[in-house]
Amino acid sequence: KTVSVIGCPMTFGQPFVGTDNGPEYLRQAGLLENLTSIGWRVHDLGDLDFHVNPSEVDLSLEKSNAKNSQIVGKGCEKVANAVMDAIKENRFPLTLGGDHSIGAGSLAGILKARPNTGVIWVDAHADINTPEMSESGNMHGMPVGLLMNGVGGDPSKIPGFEWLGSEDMKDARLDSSAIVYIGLRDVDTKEREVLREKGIKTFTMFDVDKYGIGGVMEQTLDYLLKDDKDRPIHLSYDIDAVDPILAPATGTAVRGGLTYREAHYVAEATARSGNLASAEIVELNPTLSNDEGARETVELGLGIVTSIMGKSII
Ligand code: DIR
Ligand code: MN
Ligand code: MN
Ligand code: MN
Repeated sequence: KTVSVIGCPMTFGQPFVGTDNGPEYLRQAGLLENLTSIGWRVHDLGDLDFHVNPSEVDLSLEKSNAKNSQIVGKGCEKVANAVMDAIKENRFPLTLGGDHSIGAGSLAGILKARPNTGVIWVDAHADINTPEMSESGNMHGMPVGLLMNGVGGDPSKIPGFEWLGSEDMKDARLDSSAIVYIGLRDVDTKEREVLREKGIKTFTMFDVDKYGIGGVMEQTLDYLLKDDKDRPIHLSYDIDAVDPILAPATGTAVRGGLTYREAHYVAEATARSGNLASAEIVELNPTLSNDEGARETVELGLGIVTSIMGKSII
């Protein structure tokens, strides 16, 4: 088994510099060695180049409520292509953010390659905004909303995202029944309306308290696998799902998150299902904390990724 490690140093989906250092910090902390030690052959793609030539960016198009959409959109196209290439080569795509806007790229690539994928979105936030709905205009709050059927307009109309309208990619969309959220505790008013109207499966922090993390994961996997025991699962893990006491180095920290064990349990239970087929970890920003906080956040992120990729305790 081979993993393609896809570094996605994106920072334009949110206002802070530093998220682009996530992949580098995870590598420095020993990610590749960890993967090798648990039995993976590692194919490291390095970091994708999200630099956009100024002549390609028509700034007159940047007045929409999707901030930096051309840089984010063109970057997402590269992420989608890298993910599709990995799957074609029979490799497990592991994307390292970067902010969560890259999730639109990885999701599109995964849904194109494996349309029946079920998604587990671990996050304090729902990321289901569209440019029309968003209060902030930050695209890291939009990856799910852009790709979900029946939410917002045609995403290929957003400057930078034209590629989503190509003959190849126009069906790479997510059904509202194909995603489960875990860890929610900061959801915008309009996002809440979408979650309710579409009947999207959510486990908020209230539900984590109520059912325990074991119950949450059991229900999550039952829900996604009820009609197809072999369904591929994509896990998108925003480090801000974890309590900021443990993971302070992230852009939009919200108190009351997952504990250390809950954070790992989500990863371990998903790995043990045997259905996990792709994963990403995002929103580590080592510059947004003191050195100690940055080190702890990166260590935690590394531990979570290693669990996602199948490290077992015994
Ligand atoms: C908020 C925050 N819902 C927004 N989203 C974040 O800007 O759309 N996502 N922080 O990770
Ligand atoms: Mn997120
Ligand atoms: Mn988040
Ligand atoms: Mn949409």
